[in-house]
Amino acid sequence: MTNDRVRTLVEDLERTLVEFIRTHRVTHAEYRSATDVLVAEVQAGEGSLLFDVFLEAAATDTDNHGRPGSVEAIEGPFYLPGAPWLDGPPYVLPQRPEEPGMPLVFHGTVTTETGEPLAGVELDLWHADANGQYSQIHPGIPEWNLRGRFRCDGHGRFEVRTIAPPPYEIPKDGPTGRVLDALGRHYFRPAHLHVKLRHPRFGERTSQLYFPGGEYLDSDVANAVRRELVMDVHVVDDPARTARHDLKEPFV
Ligand code: MBD
Ligand code: FE
Repeated sequence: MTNDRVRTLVEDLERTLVEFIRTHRVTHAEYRSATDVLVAEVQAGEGSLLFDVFLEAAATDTDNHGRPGSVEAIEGPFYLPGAPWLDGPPYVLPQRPEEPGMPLVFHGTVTTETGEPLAGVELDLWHADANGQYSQIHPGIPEWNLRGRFRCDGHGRFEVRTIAPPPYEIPKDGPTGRVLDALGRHYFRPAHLHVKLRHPRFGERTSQLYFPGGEYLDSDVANAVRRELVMDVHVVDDPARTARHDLKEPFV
């Protein structure tokens, strides 16, 4: 970000918030409870959760607007860089010997906007376990459980075995939960797989994929569902499922 851009944004944010305080006649006590929420957010180790729930989707929409290729979606607060490279193919996300949850084969292709296969694109996947918990965020889960990286093949195809995550309930006992409580909102996101794609030709893309017919698709607390991101899911070996999704990325 250039200094000019920072100045434009910060000055307009300041103007917008000052006007907001005047319009609503926000009192000093109300102002202080707002700063207290932000401080509590950091102290509770919720990181960017509050911002990601309320605002991140709007920022990804800025990036999506007028851009070719697959739709991007929010990263959320639980991405960790440096996930292990998986051995394979066949690829299997790191999991416990008796990992609970319905088996899922996630597969698809990565192509350019015009359908040319893109070979060797890096996929970096992470998602919640069957209890709706993320490794290294929630306690008692092996370090890189359900997180891993691999590359699609020479034809742009990929396939990885994992388990299907359930709808995700964001931490509700901390400050973000208290804000949602005050608004009378629920704490749920629809079940989702997080994915980042990397390739020298287009850099890095971050998205999320959802399950058709899943709960909370229409009421995601983070408002991050985009219809293009709902996968094509079939029962294969009941209850195991395959989830197919093709990703298109522009050459830039
Ligand atoms: C998540 O997994 C997530 O994707 C978001 C947006 C917020 C909290 C947890
Ligand atoms: Fe998530």
